[in-house]
Amino acid sequence: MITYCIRKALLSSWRAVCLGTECAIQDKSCDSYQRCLSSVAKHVMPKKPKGVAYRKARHFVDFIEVQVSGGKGGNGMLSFLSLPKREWAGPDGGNGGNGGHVIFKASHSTKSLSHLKPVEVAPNGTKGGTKQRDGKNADHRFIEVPLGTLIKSEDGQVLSSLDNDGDVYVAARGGAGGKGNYFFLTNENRAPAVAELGATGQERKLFVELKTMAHAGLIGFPNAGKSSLLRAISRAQPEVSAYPFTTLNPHVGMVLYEDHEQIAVADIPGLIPGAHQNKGLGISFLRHIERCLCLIYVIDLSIECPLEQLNHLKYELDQYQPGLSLRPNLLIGNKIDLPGAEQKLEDLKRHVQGMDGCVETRPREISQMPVLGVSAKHLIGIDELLYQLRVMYDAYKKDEKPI
Ligand SMILES: Nc1nc2c(ncn2[C@@H]2O[C@H](COP(=O)(O)OP(=O)(O)O)[C@@H](O)[C@H]2O)c(=O)[nH]1
Ligand SMILES: *[C@@H]1O[C@H](CO)[C@@H](O)[C@H](O)[C@H]1NC(C)=O
Ligand SMILES: [Mg+2]
Repeated sequence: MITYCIRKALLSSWRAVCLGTECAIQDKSCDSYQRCLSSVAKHVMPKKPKGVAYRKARHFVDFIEVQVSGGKGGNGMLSFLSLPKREWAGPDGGNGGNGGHVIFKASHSTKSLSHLKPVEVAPNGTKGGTKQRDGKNADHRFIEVPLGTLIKSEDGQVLSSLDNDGDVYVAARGGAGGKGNYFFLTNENRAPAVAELGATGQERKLFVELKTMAHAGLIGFPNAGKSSLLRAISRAQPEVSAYPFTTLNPHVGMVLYEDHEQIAVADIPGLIPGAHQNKGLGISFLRHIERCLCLIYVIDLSIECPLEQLNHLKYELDQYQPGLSLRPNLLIGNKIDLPGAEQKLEDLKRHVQGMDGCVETRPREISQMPVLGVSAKHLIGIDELLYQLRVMYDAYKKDEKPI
């Protein structure tokens, strides 16, 4: 895992970056600084067009209802051959081609469902021709979806889970082509005057859903600066203000990296003390957290005791689902621009690294998470945050098995 070494080389204030139980700092394979430098892709800031146009940037979609219909089979042909010297040369109508299927296909390169349309139709087969020419089978309509996509029926039953690259699910079968009258030629019936119509394709309504909402979720109490932070690192546009609950839906922004990797980060609002008892926006929002692979704790450094806030957050998460707070995580102290924040961050770091803090309890599991001071408003420390995010993502994407 050479990806960690750059920090060792560049920063004197380096400390072990440990993710979960795995500790990367013991890595000896990283000898040359040059090699390390090229091993972690840098993020690229989204190019923001001027004006309001980019506000309409497509939303991240993690759930969509799709009406799928297979293509219709081509009709069989009813025709009799007539030659110059032989007027009744027999039946020669060809078969119709099959209609195409609608097929969902899991692909590593797709990250959202935003390209799916509410109605997805596969092409029709073409009809049979004269002279025993068969119609052409239609191409299938392949729809690429991210790994970890669930296909559910209208009544909520899971029909398929596309977890590996290349997994496919036939959502709607195309209709078979009809037989032309040549097909019905027998010794008993030398002049069949029948041909079949092509069958209609299967048609149904499906729910397509991503198991994982985002790779990383911003976890914090109202006003910590989650929305500001998401704005700073992506082109998502959650509302920012000094009131709680300005953001009522999770927003998901994409962080782009030089090597075209994209990391989806969600702004998850509505977490307050007591959320696990359905206070505030409650349980429905905790459910979103469950669907994030990694967590980014956002702590407000402007308050009296940030450490207490962190413990509260973890408590809420664990009350909802034991162990949820232990997902791989980063700890962000936001509003580092404010006076006194540096000191509080130091206290927080010291505590997390296992010295002391405002509160006696010191959960062992948090003692190893990276602690970063940033200012979402004044864009301080954002590069470092995105670097750490990528390190965490790289360490965990190998088991990108959605939850
Ligand atoms: N001074 C300062 N204020 C910030 C910073 N980040 C956010 N804020 C302010 O904190 C308030 C809450 O921010 P918001 O992003 O809406 O928090 P959220 O409720 O966690 O989404 C807003 O008034 C922001 O302007 C920061 O880095 N420094
Ligand atoms: C396929 O056939 C159906 C039924 O005949 C028709 O409504 C539809 O427009 C056809 N689709 C295409 C792509 O030609
Ligand atoms: Mg918000």
